Amino acid sequence: MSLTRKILIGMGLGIVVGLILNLALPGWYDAASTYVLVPLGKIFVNLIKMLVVPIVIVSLILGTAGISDPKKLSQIGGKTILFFLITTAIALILALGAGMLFQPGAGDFQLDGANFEEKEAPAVIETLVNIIPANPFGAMVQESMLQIIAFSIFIGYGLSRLGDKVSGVLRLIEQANEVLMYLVQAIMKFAPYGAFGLIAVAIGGQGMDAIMAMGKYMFAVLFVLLLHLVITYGSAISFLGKMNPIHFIKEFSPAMVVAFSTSSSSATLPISMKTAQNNLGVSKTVSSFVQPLGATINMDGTAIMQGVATIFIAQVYGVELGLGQLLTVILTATLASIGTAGVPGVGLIMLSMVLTSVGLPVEAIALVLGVDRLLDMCRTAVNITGDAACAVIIERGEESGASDSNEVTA
Ligand code: DAS
Repeated sequence: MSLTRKILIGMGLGIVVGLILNLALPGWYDAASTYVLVPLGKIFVNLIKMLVVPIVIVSLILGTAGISDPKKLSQIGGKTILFFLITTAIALILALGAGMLFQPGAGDFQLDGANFEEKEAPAVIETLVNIIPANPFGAMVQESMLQIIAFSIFIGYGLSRLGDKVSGVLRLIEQANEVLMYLVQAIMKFAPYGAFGLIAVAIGGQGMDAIMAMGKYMFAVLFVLLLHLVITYGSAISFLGKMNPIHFIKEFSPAMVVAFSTSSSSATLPISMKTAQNNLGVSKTVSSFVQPLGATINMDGTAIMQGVATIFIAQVYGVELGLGQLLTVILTATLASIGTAGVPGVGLIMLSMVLTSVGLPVEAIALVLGVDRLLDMCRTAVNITGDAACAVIIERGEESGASDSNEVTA
């Protein structure tokens, strides 16, 4: 049986057990949650938290080394990275806007925010200055995510500039990333039990309010994913790619279906490249640069989930995020999407980094974890579609550049 099906069964059982505890056996709730449900959920959340700092460090070092590699930062590279960053920023602005518009966490399902220290938002200048870690190891111990990110970016930049002199170090970090991705997959095998425990606790304690809140959260994420697909990618393909957006989606849909079913950009990469080359007229040169890079550092769908989830969790805890904190969310979620590898569930792990950066408790991913697999399928399809849209646009640019130079020489 596939992991997705097991997680869906875990979710379903969690809802059933939660409703039974909430409606029929409220007296059993405390014992059940204390001795079974909470431990199951906490084990899973701790397993995720265990990997957050090493994954952020390793994936951002590799992501930065990849995009600041002088050889890669060719004409195509600069335009590609600019497209990726702009579309991710648009995705996050849409996500934060939808979170504030739909208010998924502002219903009756509220949690006591008192049991976590709410980091007060220092002045924006203070935040920017403090991003540079005086002690990177201290930053890791305190989980100061912005400082960990800054340190990783510095290391990645240094590695890219030193090139072959440090190829051994780069190889070691690449292998460390392999180990971490293996562990992510291993931890995801526990997801059905974690989802069961977390959903049963939430619904057992708060009943239909919890179901309503999770349902509104899912709706908000799916709405923004669709909006980003239609508005952002649709207009980019139409105006910059000079292609009918409906034709684009129709021709690229075989790859989107694979991404939906695997929840993995990396696993879908061979299909998405072949589909872009055979159905969308993207050359092998552009496709083999843009799409692998995009599958690694461009994940607008993931950024959308992280933006909406952060607003949702802040609302459930009754926390008002200020402008500085919203900008921090955009910065960390953009960097998280650069660092997120194209494997199932890793966007949820990187969500912990975003939550930590604005002082929200990582435990709160329990509120979104149960429904995350369904959203992962959808957001992975959006992730690879952004890469294909970029490839079409770059291809058009290369073609018009070539035709201009032909006109000039003619
Ligand atoms: N499933 C990841 C991908 O392959 C994204 C995520 O986990 O958010 O794109």
